[in-house]
Amino acid sequence: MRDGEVLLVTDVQNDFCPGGRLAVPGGDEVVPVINRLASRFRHVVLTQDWHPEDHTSFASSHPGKAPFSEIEMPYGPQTLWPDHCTWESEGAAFHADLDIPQAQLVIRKGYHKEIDSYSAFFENDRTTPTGLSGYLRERGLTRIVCVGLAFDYCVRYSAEDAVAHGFDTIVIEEACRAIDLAGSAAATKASFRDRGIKLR
Ligand code: VGL
Ligand code: ZN
Repeated sequence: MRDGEVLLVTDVQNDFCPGGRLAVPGGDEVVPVINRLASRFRHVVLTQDWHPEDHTSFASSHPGKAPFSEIEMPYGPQTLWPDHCTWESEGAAFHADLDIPQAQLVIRKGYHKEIDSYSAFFENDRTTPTGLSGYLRERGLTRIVCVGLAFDYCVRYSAEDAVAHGFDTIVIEEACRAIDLAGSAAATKASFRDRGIKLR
């Protein structure tokens, strides 16, 4: 671990693991990888997807719309998801084997009913901040190592925001798994290359 380095662990929650409501293929496989990696970090931040039951990112909030279809929201296109990670549900809990006692902050996101939040830094309007950028800067943490679920949604948006806001940004591929809708995993890798996000 270098000085000023933080591990950002994205959404390692039951609903994103096999058996969960928005299961990412192989999602649980990242848990031992992340535990091992985290043991080498002094600074760790976790994110937790955290939605009210009637969240507008849920297909169930839009009669006639199917999960994984797309709609237009005031802030742009939004993929509709199966219900997942609802407040205080078992699905929203971290995977039971995630073992990072030194984690220092949990950023919850997606708690505003009308707007989704993939990134740990900004909601999906790309302007409402979560406060994470200020927190990291105030603590002198300038290099972010990104891991977790899902590679092509929340990890991707967080890494893109991190690099756009001047953080040195690395994504560890073996500690991520993708949902992979319509080529989104490949598009994520291309975007990382274009933006100078290091994929290790
Ligand atoms: C996520 C879709 C909806 C993620 C969260 O963690 O990547 N994806 N909510
Ligand atoms: Zn979500």
